[in-house]
Amino acid sequence: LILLSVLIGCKDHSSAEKNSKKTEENQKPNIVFIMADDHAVKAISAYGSEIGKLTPTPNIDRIAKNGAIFHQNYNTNSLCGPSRAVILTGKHSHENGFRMNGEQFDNTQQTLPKILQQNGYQTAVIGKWHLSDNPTGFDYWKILDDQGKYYNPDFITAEDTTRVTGYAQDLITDYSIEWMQQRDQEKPFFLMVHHKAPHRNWMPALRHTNLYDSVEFPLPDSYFPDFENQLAAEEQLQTIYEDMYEGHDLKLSKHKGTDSLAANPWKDDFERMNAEQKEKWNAAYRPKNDAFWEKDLHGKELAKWKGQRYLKEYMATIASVDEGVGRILDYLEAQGLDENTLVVYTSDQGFYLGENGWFDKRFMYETSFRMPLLMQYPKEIEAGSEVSEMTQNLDFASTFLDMAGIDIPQDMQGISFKKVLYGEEAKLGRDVIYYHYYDFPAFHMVKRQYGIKTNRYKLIHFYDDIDTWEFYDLEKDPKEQNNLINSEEYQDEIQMMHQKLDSVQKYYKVTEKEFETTPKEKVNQAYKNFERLRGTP
Ligand code: SGN
Ligand code: CA
Repeated sequence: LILLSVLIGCKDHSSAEKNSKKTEENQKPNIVFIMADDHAVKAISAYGSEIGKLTPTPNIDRIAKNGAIFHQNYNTNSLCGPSRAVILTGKHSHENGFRMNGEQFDNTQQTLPKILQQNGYQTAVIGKWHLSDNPTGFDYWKILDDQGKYYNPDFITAEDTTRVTGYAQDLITDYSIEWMQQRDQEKPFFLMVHHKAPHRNWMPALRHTNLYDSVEFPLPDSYFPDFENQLAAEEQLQTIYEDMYEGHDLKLSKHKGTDSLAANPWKDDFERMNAEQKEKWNAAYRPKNDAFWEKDLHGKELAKWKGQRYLKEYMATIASVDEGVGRILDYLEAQGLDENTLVVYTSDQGFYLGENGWFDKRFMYETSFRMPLLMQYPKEIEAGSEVSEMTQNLDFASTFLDMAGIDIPQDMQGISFKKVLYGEEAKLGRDVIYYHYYDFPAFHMVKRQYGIKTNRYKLIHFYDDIDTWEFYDLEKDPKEQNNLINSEEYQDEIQMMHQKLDSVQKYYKVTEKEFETTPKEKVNQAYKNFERLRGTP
């Protein structure tokens, strides 16, 4: 009997312990991390831009209203795979080993989802992955093949690869909600929802193909730039009216009266649509393409038309992302999960919407360096908060772990911004952020570059087949049009920035091998290849 009561006692004791552990774990915040691909800061209406007023994102804005909007959030390497690797590891590219797209991510290394998993979280990733290896650290994953397709995308799971009829953003949202519905309710969860949009080639959902036809977008003052002392900017190949394909990117027909597309080197994006989808697509595009041909535009007028068409397409793909965000927020509210769930909205990098005449990203200039960031967690973040401290995607892992009450590993290079986010501290205690982009020679031929930014100044070194420095006073020149590297007036500040750069590189353990250059012949060959692809092939 004694033995029995001891046993029962033990049993009771251990189950009580288990229960209290469960409660404690349940109190850990769930994390729904929603990331778009190439979503520019000014393409979110909560940021107050002109474009945002014309083409609002009411659901993404809800996150800012319920929680916080970040005004100075940056990446460390403005490209898809590298940004994702930084987010997963909390380490700069040279430490996590994934410097440019197409490399192999070492998925045996320590990552945020693995640590969360070890601490009782159920984890999942759904959507774009783009890290050249299958995900690890996730209880469930369903990822797009490579870049993923807008229409009828292929999804890869641990079991198989399946082509699914439908539209990428809608499917990613459906799968995310389905996963939350069937999750283990005893555990806190971490769900990464990674959209395809608004990545190139900007194909809107059938319900959105005419959404912004009547909107006239303001093109930036720098749409026809006059570069001075900005050699890397001069030599890029990502100018809307020179490097976009009229068919593939702008959805323009070969001539009036046809649905057949003008320059379209990657046919699969359209050919994989089924007959019904194609019919609806063509019905939407034929009239507006015919109207274009009737205008008979040339020169700058044609270039401006391309900018308009690009922005209509780009923003129309965002409409489906915004709807998806709305559905996820609604689901969390309906389930009573919103109070204890941290919802994050961000993008893997910023994006050009015609500034300097450009699309794409890669540069350390503000437009592509900055990333949108919005977070709600009603339990701790005051509604309507604004964060102006410089944060980075490098800090996400540390911050989420901190919010979940989990120890932050020593070797993570980011810092937790939890206290700033919760309004407990005003300053983050870091006055400089570091950047390094490596993907050259490659698509768009943006030079290798590294540099630092403080609240006021920016210093960048472009290297490889060139060797140029740029320095900006962001307070006086927020659009980075005046490279002041040779200005007498700023020599003290420039010297101060050089010193900071040296010490930051030491601090982050950047070694000489990070500055390798490419053999000249290889660079020249790449220029030839990509130049040949310019405009209408
Ligand atoms: C594709 C795009 C490029 C883009 C890269 C990287 N071309 O190659 O314009 O810079 O992806 O984007 S496309 O016509 O094939 O879409 S990233 O977001 O994955 O880094
Ligand atoms: Ca991207």
